[in-house]
Amino acid sequence: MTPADETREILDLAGIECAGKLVSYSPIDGKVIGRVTRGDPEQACARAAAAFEIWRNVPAPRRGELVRLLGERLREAKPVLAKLITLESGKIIQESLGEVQEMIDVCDFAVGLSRQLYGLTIASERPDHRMMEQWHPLGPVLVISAFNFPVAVWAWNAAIALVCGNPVIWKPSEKAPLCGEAVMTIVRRAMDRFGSAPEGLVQLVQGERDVGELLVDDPRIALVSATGSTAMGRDVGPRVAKRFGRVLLELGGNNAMIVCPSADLELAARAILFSAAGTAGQRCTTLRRLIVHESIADQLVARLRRLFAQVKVGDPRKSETLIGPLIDEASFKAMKKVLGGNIEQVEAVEGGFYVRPAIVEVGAQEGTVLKETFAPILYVLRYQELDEAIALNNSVPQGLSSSIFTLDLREAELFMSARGSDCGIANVNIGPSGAEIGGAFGGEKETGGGRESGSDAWRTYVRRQTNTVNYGTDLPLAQGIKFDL
Ligand code: UN1
Repeated sequence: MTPADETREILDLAGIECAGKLVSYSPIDGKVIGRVTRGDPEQACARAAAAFEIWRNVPAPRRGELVRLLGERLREAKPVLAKLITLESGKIIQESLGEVQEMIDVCDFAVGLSRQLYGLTIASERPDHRMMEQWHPLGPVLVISAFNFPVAVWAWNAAIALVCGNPVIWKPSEKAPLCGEAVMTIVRRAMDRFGSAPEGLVQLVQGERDVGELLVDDPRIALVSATGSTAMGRDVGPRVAKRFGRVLLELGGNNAMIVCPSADLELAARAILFSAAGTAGQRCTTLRRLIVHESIADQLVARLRRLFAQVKVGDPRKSETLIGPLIDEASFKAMKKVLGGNIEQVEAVEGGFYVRPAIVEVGAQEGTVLKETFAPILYVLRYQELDEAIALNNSVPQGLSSSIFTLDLREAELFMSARGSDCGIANVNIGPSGAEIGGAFGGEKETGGGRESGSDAWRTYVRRQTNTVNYGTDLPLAQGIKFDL
C-alpha cells in the first residue's frame, strides 16, 4: 500500500468526509491529508445552551453511562484513531496509542466520579438549622486544544464536563482538525447507543483564531478550558474575565529535572531521553532544563550525548522510530533560532522537518533558557548545593512540571515541600512528562493555574451552592442579630 492509500484508508475507517476550506497537512511529509469545514460559533453556542437545559436534569450516574459508552467506543477505535494522530501530529505510534489510552482512562475515571460528586454537610450555628453545599452543573464548556495532544486534552475536559452536567464545544487546533472529526464520529456512536442525549451536547467547531475568539467571548460559554501557549492564555484569560466567565488555563511549561549525586544514573538517563527528546520535545511537560550536580555532570552529559546521537529519528509510522518530525517549518525555525548552525537536520521523509534532539550546556538561566521553545532542546546547568538547584528550578516564569532524581530521602522530601519546587507537578525518580490521568494536571505562574483531569479537578466544572435550611418554628438570625418589632 502506498502512503496515500494508507492515508485514505485511515480517513475512511475514522469516518471522515473531508470537505471544506480548512486544510490539514501531515508533519510527516508536509502533504495535505484532508479538509474540514469552518464551524458556526453562534449556532454552536445556541445549541449548547439548549442542550444544557436538558442535560443538567439528567441524573449524574446516568450521564456517566454516556461516558462509559464513549470509553467502550474508544477502545474499539483505538488502533485507527492512533494512526490518525500519528499522521496529523507526527508523534510515534506508541505515543499515539498512549494518547488514546489516556482518553479511555479518563472516561473510566469520570464514570466513577459520576457517583461521587459529593457535597458537604456543615454545622449551623443556629438551632434547628442545617447547612449544606451542593455542586450543580455549570453550563456549556469550551475546550480549546493544541496539536501536540490533539485528542487526549479534549477527553480530560469532556469526560469530566459531561458527568458534571455540562455540554461541550470543542475548538481543536487548526493543525489537527481531522483528529477532532474522528473523535466526533466516535462520540456519535456512543450517543446513538445511549439513546437520549440532547442534540448539541457535544459539538466540534473547526476554525482559526477568529472562530476561537467568537467562542471565547460568548457569554453562553460558562467555562473556557484552554491548552496552548502562554501568549494564547494571556489573550483568552482577560477576555473571559471581562465577562466574568470562568477559565481553566494550561499553558507553557519550562520543566526541569534536578539530578543529585546519589541518583540512579541508569534510570535518570532513560527518563531524560524520554522526557526531553520524546514527542520531539513538543509536550508541555517536556524536560527542557537539566540541573545536574557538578560531581556527576561530565559523566551524565557524556552518556546523554551518546544516547541523543543514537536515538532513531524518522517516520513516526515505523515501529523502530522513537522521535518523529516537528509539527511544521515554523517550529524548525524556532529551534534554529536557538541552535544556529548547530541544528542537526535528519533526512527521513521528504517534506517533513526532522531534527536530532540537542543538548546545550549553559552557565546561567537567561535568554532562550527562560522561554518554552517547542522543540527537543535540552539545556544543561550545573549546581553545587541543593538549595541552589531548587532556586534554579523555580526561577523561570513557568511552573508546570518538575522532577528530582535522588536516593536521598531528605532531598526528595525537601523538593516536594513548601520550600521546594513551585510547580503543579513535582516527581521523584521519574521525569516531568507522561503524567497519569488520576492526578490533577496543570501548573502555576505563567502556566495559568488551571487543573484538569483527575483528583478533584471536577470542581472547576461545577458551581457551588450553599444551602441553609430552617426546620424549626423560630427565626434566629446568624451572628445573634436581633431584629424584632
Ligand atoms: C500536554 O503536553 O499538553 O503528562 C499534555 C504528559 C501527558 C499530557 C501532556 N500526559 O506528558
